[in-house]
Amino acid sequence: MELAQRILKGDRRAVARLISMAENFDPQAQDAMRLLHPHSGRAHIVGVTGPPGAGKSTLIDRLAKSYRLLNKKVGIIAVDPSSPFTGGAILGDRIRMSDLNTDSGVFIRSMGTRGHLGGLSRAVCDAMLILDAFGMDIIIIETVGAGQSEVEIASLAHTTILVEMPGLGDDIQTIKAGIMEIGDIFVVNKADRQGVERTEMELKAMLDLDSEEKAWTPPIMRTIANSGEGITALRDAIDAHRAHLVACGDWNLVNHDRIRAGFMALLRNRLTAFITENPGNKPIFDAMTARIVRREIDPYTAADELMAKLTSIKH
Ligand SMILES: Nc1nc2c(ncn2[C@@H]2O[C@H](COP(=O)(O)OP(=O)(O)OP(=O)(O)O)[C@@H](O)[C@H]2O)c(=O)[nH]1
Ligand SMILES: [Mg+2]
Repeated sequence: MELAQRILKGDRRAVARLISMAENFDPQAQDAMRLLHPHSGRAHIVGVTGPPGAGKSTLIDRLAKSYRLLNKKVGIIAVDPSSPFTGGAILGDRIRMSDLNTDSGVFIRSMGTRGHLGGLSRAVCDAMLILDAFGMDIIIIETVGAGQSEVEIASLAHTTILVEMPGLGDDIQTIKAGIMEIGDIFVVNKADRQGVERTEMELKAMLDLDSEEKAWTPPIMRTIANSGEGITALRDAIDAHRAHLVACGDWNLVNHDRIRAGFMALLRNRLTAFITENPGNKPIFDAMTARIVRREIDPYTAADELMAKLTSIKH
C-alpha cells in the first residue's frame, strides 16, 4: 500500500518513515505529501519555547496526558536546531522515556538539523502536516532557546507558549523583546522555586510595554510541571486561545500566515538548491564563489550579479 494510504489508515510506522524521508529531502516523500495535504488542516498546532532546562519537555509530557484524558490525540515534535549530530535525540528523550510512548493516541518525534541548514522549518512543517493528516488533534512543537529558528518555528504554530522559570538572573534575559511578541501564553514553570512573583512581575512589565491594543491578552500562568500543578489551567488557556482565534476570525488569518511561512521555507530551500545545485546554475555559483575568495568581487555585488544573471534567463 502507498505510504500516504497507510498513514491515513493509522499506520504509525508509515508516519515515522515519511517524516524521515521528508527530513532527508527524499524526493519520493513528495508524492505522499501531495496525497496527505487534502487531509490536513484540522489540528491545533501549539509551539512551546523557552530557555534550556525551563521544563518544556516535562510540561509537554503533562499537557499531552491531560489532553489524553479528554481523548484527544497528541503529536509531539521536539526540535533541536543546535544539534546536527544527535538529530534532536537528546531533547526528546525526557518525553520519549515517559509512559506516553506506549499510548497509541500519542506520536512523539525528535527532529534536528541533520546538517541541512535552513531546512529545519520545512522539515518541521512537513512533519506537522503528516501528523495532522494522521489525525492528531493537538500537535505540540518544542523548541529551545530564543533564536531565529524559534521565531521561525513559532510562526508555524497557532498558539505559542513561552516558558520561563524563576531565578534566571536579574531580569528576563532569556526572553528578549523580539521573542515576547510571539507569546500567546506565558508560563512561569518551576513555581515551587523562589522568585516566582518576581519573574511574573517582570513578564508583566515587559508585556505592558507593548501598548498596542490587542484582542487577546496573553495570560501569565504558573506551573509545577513535575507535579502537574497548573497543567489543567494551562490546557484550558490553550483551548481558550484557539476558541478566541476561531471566534474573532483570526484562525483563518493565522492559518494563512502559517501556511505562507511553511511555503516560504520550502521555496527558500528550492531556490537555494536551484542556484547552488542545479547543473545549469552551479557552475555560475561556483565561479562567483571563487571570485569572492580571490577578493575580485564582494559577496553583495556577487549576489546582485548572480540574481541579474538568473532572472534574465528566458523561460
Ligand atoms: N523543581 C522543579 N523542577 C522541574 C519542574 N519542571 C521540570 N523540572 C525539572 O527540570 C529539569 C529540566 O526539565 P526539562 O523538561 O527537560 O526541561 P526542558 O526545558 O525541556 O529542557 P531542554 O529541552 O534541555 O531545554 C528536569 O530535571 C525536570 O525534572 C518544576 O516545575 N519544578
Ligand atoms: Mg526539552
